[in-house]
Amino acid sequence: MEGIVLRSTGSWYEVLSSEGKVSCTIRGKFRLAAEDATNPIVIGDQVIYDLNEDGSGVIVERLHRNNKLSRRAAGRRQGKEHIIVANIDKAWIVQSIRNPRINPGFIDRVLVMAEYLHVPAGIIFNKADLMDEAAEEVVMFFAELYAGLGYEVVFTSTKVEGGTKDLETWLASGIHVFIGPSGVGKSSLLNVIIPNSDLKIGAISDSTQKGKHTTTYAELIQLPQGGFIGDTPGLREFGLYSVEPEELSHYFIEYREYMSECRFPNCTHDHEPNCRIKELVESDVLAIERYESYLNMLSAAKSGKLDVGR
Ligand SMILES: Nc1nc2c(ncn2[C@@H]2O[C@H](COP(=O)(O)OP(=O)(O)OP(=O)(O)O)[C@@H](O)[C@H]2O)c(=O)[nH]1
Ligand SMILES: [Mg+2]
Ligand SMILES: [Zn+2]
Repeated sequence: MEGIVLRSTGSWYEVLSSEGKVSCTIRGKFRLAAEDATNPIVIGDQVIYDLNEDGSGVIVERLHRNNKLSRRAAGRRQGKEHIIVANIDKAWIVQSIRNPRINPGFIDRVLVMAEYLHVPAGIIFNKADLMDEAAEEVVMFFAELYAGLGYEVVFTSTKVEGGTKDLETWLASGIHVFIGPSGVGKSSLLNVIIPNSDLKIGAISDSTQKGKHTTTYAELIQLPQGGFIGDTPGLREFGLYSVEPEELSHYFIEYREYMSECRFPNCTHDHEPNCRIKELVESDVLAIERYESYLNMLSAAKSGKLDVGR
């Protein structure tokens, strides 16, 4: 039997197949094989399982993973990789038009991470009902910038009827995650997208809500729209660990086609002479806003502190 892992407690896995949900354990060999990760099977994994007579199952094989979000494990397992969710179809960076206002530096850091991990990314501009003249110029500039780079951009509002329609179209299939700072409306969006699901919201909420209904286990929530959303507190803490300064510009997708035109093959597009990227920034072909993000991330990468953070 083949299915997708919806929930993991570390010893039990809830797997959804065409036959319904089955509680599974895993074969010991998975534990041994996953030397670099703390968890051999994670939510979002496609697995093959055998059915036991009592209706439970045993996962015997994990199918190929397209991508994964992970973070460094803490404590006893420090340094190991802790995988949060696999096979993500879209990582949505959630921002709000006002209160708090959009943070392009945050967007760019998450986009770099998404490129690094081969995770398709999109941007949600929430609180569209708060759009006014002052916000419009800036917000529309960035909406067009990111859409122009090929990232999906949707506007939402949880305060007006039908305000999440465009987003819901995307949620009809696949595995989705929401990544965003506090106060942009992630919980509010989930409340609209999954009506009557108060119990599920706590897990993705901030620390002030902890202890209410917070799930301690990673979980994929089945959406009424058809797709899944990864509900995991761990999404707060992931970061980039091994991006070398010379490698960073590969993850600024619009830089890829020009990098070979710099004089030095290992150009970091910073102080080097005859840098094609710098030339194109100066002539407004490449956005100065993205280049400033690039330089900030470059200096963080040089000091080994390139984290996505909150
Ligand atoms: N005007 C307006 N306010 C909104 C909208 N969506 C959410 N809010 C408000 O924004 C505030 C923060 O919303 P939350 O859903 O708690 O934000 P969050 O992203 O879950 O924040 P954390 O849990 O702290 O990470 C609340 O007061 C919401 O009522 C929207 O579309 N328009
Ligand atoms: Mg919340
Ligand atoms: Zn260069």
